[in-house]
Amino acid sequence: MDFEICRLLNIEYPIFQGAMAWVAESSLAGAVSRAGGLGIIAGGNAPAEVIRKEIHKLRETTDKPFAVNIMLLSPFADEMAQMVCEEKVPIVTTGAGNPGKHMESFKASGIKVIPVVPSVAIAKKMEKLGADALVAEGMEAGGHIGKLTTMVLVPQVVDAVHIPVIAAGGIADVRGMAAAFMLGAKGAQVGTRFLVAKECIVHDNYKKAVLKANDISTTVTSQLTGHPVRVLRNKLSKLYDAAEREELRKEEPDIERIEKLGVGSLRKAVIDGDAEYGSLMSGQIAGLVNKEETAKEILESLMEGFLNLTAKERGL
Ligand code: TUI
Repeated sequence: MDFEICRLLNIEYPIFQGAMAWVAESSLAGAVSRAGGLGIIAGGNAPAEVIRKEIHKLRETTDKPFAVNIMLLSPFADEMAQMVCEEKVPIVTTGAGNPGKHMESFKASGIKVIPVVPSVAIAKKMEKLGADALVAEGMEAGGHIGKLTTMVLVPQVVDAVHIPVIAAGGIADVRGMAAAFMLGAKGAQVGTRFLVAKECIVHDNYKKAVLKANDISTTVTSQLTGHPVRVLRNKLSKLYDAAEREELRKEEPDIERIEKLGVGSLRKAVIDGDAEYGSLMSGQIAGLVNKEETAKEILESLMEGFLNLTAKERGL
């Protein structure tokens, strides 16, 4: 099958691996890219030099295209933007903000830019700035989220822009992927299912928590900070709940107190495997993610199922 996004990015399958901070490094992104999807190294809050090394490690294993995600709330976002230009990374995705000020240098370095957007207004802004495609991410996703669901966001973004849209949030199997295409998306981004991939370096305790999760296992923390984050419920999320409820009752809520709860908590989950007090970012689709597979198995089962499921529409 001839997929528009595959032609644009020179990949085989219209499937992106979600950029999960601390989690999506060269091992996972390399495995996804080698298997024909778009592997994405997540910049997260890391210094640019740490990510430069990950790029070099990935490039030792494959010549296939990959992307780096720049998390724009990071204190290192500017140096990350400069570094990806120096490295001539083929594709950059951005999250948690407006990449406008870096657009010119990305373009001058021949980088394809794919911002993640949570609304139609931001989608239009990104298209005007010269984005090559968009990821429209619904609030079913794990991590930092917007307000709209994938079901309502994707078709509205698709109708509002003229560039390809990739759907994200709540997609872990072939039904989700087919649904994304029915909404007008030209590709699907999958995060939570890749979190439990064999090549994913996340701590086993984190993987086990995702594998064990059901449909109602996630909650949204940090609403008060203006940067809501979807995580699996645990002792840390309960601390957030209590603290946020307490601060909301005050005339002047202490936002810093809430922000402090999150400092270092993702590292605690991903590296130390602290499933109680670490931040277990995960999408709502975790209940559907029940086995650990290789990135290749995940991609091939998605693709094979997708082609079977859509054969009728394609006149086969
Ligand atoms: O960025 C994500 N997901 C993330 S980032 C992250 S690391 C983090 N940890 C704690 C607090 C905050 C971040 C974990 N998960 N997804 C993409 C995404 N982008 N979601 C929402 C947005 C977004 C929000 C506002 C994109 C653009 C935007 O623009 C505002 C503007 O300036 O126009």
